Amino acid sequence: MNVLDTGFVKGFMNMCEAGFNMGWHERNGGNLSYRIKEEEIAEIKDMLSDGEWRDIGTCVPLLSGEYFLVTGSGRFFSNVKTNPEETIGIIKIDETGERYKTVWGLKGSRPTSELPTHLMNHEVKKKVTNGAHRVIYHAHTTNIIALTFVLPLEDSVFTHKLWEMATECPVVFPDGVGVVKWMVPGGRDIAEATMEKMKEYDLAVWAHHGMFASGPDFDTTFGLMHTAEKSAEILVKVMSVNSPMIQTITDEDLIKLAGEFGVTLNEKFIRKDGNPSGSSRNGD
Ligand code: 2HA
Ligand code: ZN
Repeated sequence: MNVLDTGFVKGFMNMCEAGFNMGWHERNGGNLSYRIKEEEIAEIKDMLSDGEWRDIGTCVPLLSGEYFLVTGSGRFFSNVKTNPEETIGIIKIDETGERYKTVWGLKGSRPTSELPTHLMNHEVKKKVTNGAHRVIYHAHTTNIIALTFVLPLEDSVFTHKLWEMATECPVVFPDGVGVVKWMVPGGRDIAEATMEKMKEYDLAVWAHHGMFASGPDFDTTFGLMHTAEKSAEILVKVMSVNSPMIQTITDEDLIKLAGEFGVTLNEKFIRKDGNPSGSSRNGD
């Protein structure tokens, strides 16, 4: 079977296009990776070639022998649809979890510069979801980035604000979101900090940079990114209209909502004093 005809490659490429259309992937911004299922790789075994082993820059032993579809370093999401073999590719992890080789695509390129973060997130998510999560997505989401300049960089603040700004949010991400302070991207340190957040959450904010999302499939992961970014956009608008917030979704409302939708909200983000969460001034 031709690699480009497989469902997972088509889904991956559609997600790249959808992200670009949202305005989250200026130039070569953002990256995407997918942990390929055994039966999916079996279908295209004949199409794979043998590349050179290279260092990942971190160690992911739980992913040894796994195959990933990834975006390329320096490649633009806008070009994935027309130039897939240059912009995306399949890599295999060696048995130590320290090296990878390219077995398809990525012509003239390498995997994303954020490969350490992607793989460390995959490793922790594979463990905590019993293999259910397969997609890791990094996007430069404008409104979340804007908020990282004006809100304290705390999990509790971002989670509560995003929950409060759109009724869908507590249902879509009941565990909350993590926040990673500004760090140099592309290396092991930021990968470790992000992986720590991903043990508990499916979303991690990177201050002044963007977000990482994890999920079982392309739609769910994209939807998670989209839902959080939309809530951030609402908060930016509320903070911009220069008019005090005179009503909101209270913590009592959040608890009722969770009951109705059968989700368990991470209780450390529910305010114990019973004060309505948004009773204060505009957006703070
Ligand atoms: O791929 O988004 O974080 C470019 C980036 C680095
Ligand atoms: Zn980035």
